[in-house]
Amino acid sequence: MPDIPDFNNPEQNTRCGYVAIVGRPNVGKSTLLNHLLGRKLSITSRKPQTTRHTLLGLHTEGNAQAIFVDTPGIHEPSDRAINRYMVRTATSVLFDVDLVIMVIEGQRWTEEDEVVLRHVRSSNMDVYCVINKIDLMRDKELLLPYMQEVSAKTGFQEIMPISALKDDGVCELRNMILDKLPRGPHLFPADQLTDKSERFLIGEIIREKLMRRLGDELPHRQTVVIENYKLQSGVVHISAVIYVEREGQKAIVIGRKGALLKSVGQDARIDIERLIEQKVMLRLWVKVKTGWTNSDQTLKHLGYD
Ligand SMILES: Nc1nc2c(ncn2[C@@H]2O[C@H](COP(=O)(O)OP(=O)(O)OP(=O)(O)O)[C@@H](O)[C@H]2O)c(=O)[nH]1
Ligand SMILES: [Mg+2]
Repeated sequence: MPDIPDFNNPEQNTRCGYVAIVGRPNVGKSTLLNHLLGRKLSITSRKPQTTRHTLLGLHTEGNAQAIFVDTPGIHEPSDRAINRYMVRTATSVLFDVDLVIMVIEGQRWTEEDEVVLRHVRSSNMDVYCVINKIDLMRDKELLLPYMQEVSAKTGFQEIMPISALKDDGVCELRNMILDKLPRGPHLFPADQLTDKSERFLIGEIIREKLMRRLGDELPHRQTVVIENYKLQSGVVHISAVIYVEREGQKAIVIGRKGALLKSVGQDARIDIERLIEQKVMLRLWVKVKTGWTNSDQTLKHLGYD
């Protein structure tokens, strides 16, 4: 792009840029992405480390196109291969975008926020800091001192308090981002919503329903692979395999008389039908793949590449 924009060139009247949404696990990054887009795209749960892959969410409005990048929560590197994959995935995004949104929580600056801050600083990108979940702050008078504390800690010029879940401040944030995008041609068609395939999104929906139904220890030990997807007599038949690490985990995922798996299937089918706007027949299988979370090679086979 030339240094001096040529405003007679229609391509130069458009704006387009990549906007990374980063932060420690569970601060509400995926919830924010969904509310910035005005539709559910990324999966969310009350358990940390829900998002495992980056996902683009595209928002085209007038002459501006924001390419939001949802990322896995950044945390201290652990010895488990899947955690290393997630942190690597999230931090590598920082060097490939035009703007970074660092999400933190109201009144709770943690060690993990420090870790994120270190990565964000090393990228030298423009950063907007978003303080999320302000609806949970009982004493709103504490917000201003907290913003001052964050500003002193981070040196960030732009700090915005919002509640992604309640859609409070999201519209203002979106407008600020759209105004800040660099000039350039749009990179995606205006009606495209994401870079991900339907298969990927369906696998994620199933994983979300599992995470929401499972207890606290198991969510990180399961992954979903779509094995079959075919249209037959107006119904989309989908078979998916849920991989776990041990026989005991398999029994938990199936539940008493298959009850847990059945409710996961029912919850997932409703969301999948909404996504693909077709009737769906969903079959779920549970298989054991020992140690899949700690093998780089198996992770690759399962789509963590
Ligand atoms: N009260 C409240 N809860 C929120 C808000 N934003 C997100 N949450 C909740 O916080 C939890 C985590 O949200 P996610 O969007 O999955 O968080 P995340 O940062 O994407 O998490 P990871 O993908 O695990 O890193 C969910 O239970 C959300 O409903 C908010 O503004 N207010
Ligand atoms: Mg997430």
